[in-house]
Amino acid sequence: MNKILIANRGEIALRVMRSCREMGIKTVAVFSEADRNSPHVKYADEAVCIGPPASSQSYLDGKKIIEVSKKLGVDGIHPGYGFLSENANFANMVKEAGLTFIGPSAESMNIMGDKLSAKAAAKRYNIPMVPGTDGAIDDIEVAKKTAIEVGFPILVKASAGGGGKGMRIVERVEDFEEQMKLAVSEAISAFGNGAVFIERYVAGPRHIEIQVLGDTHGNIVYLFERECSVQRRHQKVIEEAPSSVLTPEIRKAMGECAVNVAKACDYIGAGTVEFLLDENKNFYFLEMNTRLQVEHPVTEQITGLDLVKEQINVARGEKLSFTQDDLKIKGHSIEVRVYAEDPLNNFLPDIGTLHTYKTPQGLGIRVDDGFEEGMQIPIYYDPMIAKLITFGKDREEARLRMIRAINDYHISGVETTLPFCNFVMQHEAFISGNFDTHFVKHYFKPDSLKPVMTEEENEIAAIAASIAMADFKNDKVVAEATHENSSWKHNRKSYMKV
Ligand code: MV4
Repeated sequence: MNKILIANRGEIALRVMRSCREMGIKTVAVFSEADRNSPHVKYADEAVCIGPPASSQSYLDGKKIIEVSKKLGVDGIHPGYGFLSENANFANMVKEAGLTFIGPSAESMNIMGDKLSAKAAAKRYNIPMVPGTDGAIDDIEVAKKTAIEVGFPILVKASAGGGGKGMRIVERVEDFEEQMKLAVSEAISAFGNGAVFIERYVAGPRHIEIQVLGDTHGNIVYLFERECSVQRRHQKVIEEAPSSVLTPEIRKAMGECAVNVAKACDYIGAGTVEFLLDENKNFYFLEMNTRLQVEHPVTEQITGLDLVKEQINVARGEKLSFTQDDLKIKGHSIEVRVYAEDPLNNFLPDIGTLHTYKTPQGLGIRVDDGFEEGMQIPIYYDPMIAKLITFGKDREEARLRMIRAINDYHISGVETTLPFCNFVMQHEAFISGNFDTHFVKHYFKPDSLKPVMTEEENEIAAIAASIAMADFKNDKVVAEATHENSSWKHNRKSYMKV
């Protein structure tokens, strides 16, 4: 493989190109009119504008992307995440054009893209799943019986949904029929597929996912887990590896299940198997994501592997160069997602210009971003500015390093989720590791971001006030503490508990 086209933008396009460059592979960027000055365009060996800003006319235009690939003599296409990455039709078109899709087969994507067929495939390997219906509900009375058997509350899920889309909680049997019908009509309008199924509702679960990697010779390994429970409305905010709750035994059991799920769809390349973990540490298979995920860097940090290199090696038919026994977890890694969203205003996207943009530096810090100072954040795409990743010898070192890195990250011009991430890093539940998918709902209020004064600071403030008062009484001119000369500025801005 001599030339790869990256069918994506932003940080992930850059991240893929870096690995290509290390491998001596030429890169082609595609870009929309909104991304003409983006770093991923400048970094690539060649770059082609493929259309207007709207994704449907650029990054989602598979035909155009294949056309460009053929014209420029591209061998393989890397889809990144989002956009065309899980589109089986696109994977097929790429193959039919005689090019290599750097990812799994269209067949694997089709099986895992539909939750019911994913569960059916996993069932052949005895993978633990949440009790519920096996197939789509066609008889409402039969379904109601199953719901009563598994016990309320239950969840109605759309088979074509995923990532939290098309889910509905039903608390009481009396509501079952009505909620069912609503779920079906929602699924038809959202996905054009009304198939729904039910599962027992697991109340306070952790979301743990396993990274897998398969080659074309039948070898599949697991690259351990990522803990992704800190999320807001199904949008992950903080991820880490390893999880602080898995024992080596559970880790091995989950890893082997994940490998079997991958086997169940003849998986090739990098994929992620999602599980729920309940309070008693029982785990249940949820779904499989057939792409490289946003949070893959934490896995790279703890395994020492470059997942994009592995994807490319596998795509060109090479055998995995290691076995399961060669893999060890080394250290701990945390990722926070830096979004141009205002945590004080219900996380509303806050697009604008990055007037100041200075990234943190130093040992154990990695920033995967796709912007430069002075750039506009376009309104057309996901508002993620960057992923900030830290690595340490253990969880506490990674956590303290993250707080330091957040405080060394200087962004002005747009509001970001950095203060929110700092809040999480310093929250007792996060520090203890004892939290579930309801973390944000349970603990976060916009007031949580108000600067915290320590007892010592309060005392200093009181002393300063009394000195000022005494000076005032003595008619002295009191130097004014301004925003510019205040030595507290840094602490106030960084929301640090010192
Ligand atoms: C569940 C669940 C509880 N019980 N299934 C949400 C994303 C999708 N992959 C499945 N999801 C869930 N499925 C049962 N039977 C709770 C969730 C869930 C969740 C899962 C992972 C991460 C965050 C979540 C937030 C709310 C609900």
